[in-house]
Amino acid sequence: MGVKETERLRVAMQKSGRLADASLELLRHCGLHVSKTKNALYSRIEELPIDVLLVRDDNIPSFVSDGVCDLGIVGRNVLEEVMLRSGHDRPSFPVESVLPLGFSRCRVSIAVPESSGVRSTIELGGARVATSYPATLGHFLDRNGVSAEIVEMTGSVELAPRLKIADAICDVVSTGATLDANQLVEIATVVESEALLIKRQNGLSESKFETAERLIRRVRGVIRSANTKYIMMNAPASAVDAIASVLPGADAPTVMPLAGTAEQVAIHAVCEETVFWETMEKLKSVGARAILVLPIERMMA
Ligand code: PRT
Ligand code: ZN
Repeated sequence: MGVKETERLRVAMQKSGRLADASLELLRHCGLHVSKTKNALYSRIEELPIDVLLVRDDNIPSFVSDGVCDLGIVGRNVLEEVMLRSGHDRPSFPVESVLPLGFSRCRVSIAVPESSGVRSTIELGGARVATSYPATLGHFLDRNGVSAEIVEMTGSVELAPRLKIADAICDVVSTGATLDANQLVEIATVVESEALLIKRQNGLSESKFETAERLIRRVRGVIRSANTKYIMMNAPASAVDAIASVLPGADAPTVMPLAGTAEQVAIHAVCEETVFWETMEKLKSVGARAILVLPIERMMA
């Protein structure tokens, strides 16, 4: 059954770049397939009444706040910058962050040339700081009572100190390799970022609201199951308490008898946190054997 054009939910996502593939992948895990055609701004999803708008990430927050789109996937760094630039204080910008998505993690940091000897924000008083995040940086400097000159740049910010355009930079850092290559050191983190699912706060019709809720529920399930593992092991019955106390983010585990022995049991649990090698080593040290960690395909609370 067709849904009226105006009742199709519109989701803004990055067309190409560091958010693009993971955003499409997230929709795929939600059972939604975007028919992607080269250069198409619009893509239709067949499984639910949803259209995807593929745009530059910088435009996503305003598309959602202006009602051009209803939901969006964008980095927290970009959302904060657009919010602060638009002059709204946070509560009145009509966009809410529904949930963090766990990909495109990075931080907006202030960095200075290693040789400058500067190691704290307070020492930036009177300095020139180059950035593509002028509003975010201005807000941070104000909060720290530092008065510095903000030099706005759109790209290659890391070159500014060498070009004598600035004394420091404020830019996105992921691994830190770019800073290292330019002999820059981080002195402060301004924003910790990852991709967010954002939503317009009001003005959704009833049917769009329902579609949004369905999508959000699926996204929540995908994020939860990505972080959740099913863990199984055998152990002496006497070790059950010690094992339960080591299992990360698990409710009471299921304990089952093993055939032919009263002393040994099988223990199964759902862990809502990463199971690290360290955790497995700890389980082994308190008596667990044959430990298996399995991914969970889907979850719904
Ligand atoms: O064309 P469009 O405007 O849509 O894309 P864009 O070029 O503005 O953004 P894009 O695709 O580069 O990044 C999109 C989002 O990914 C950013 O807004 C961040 O939320 C997130 N992200 C995650 C990153 C990085 N990691 C990252 N490493 N964004 C940028 N970088 C750059 C950074 O600016 C620096 O030049 O990578 C370099 C640093 O990386 P490291 O690993 O050397 O520290
Ligand atoms: Zn951008």
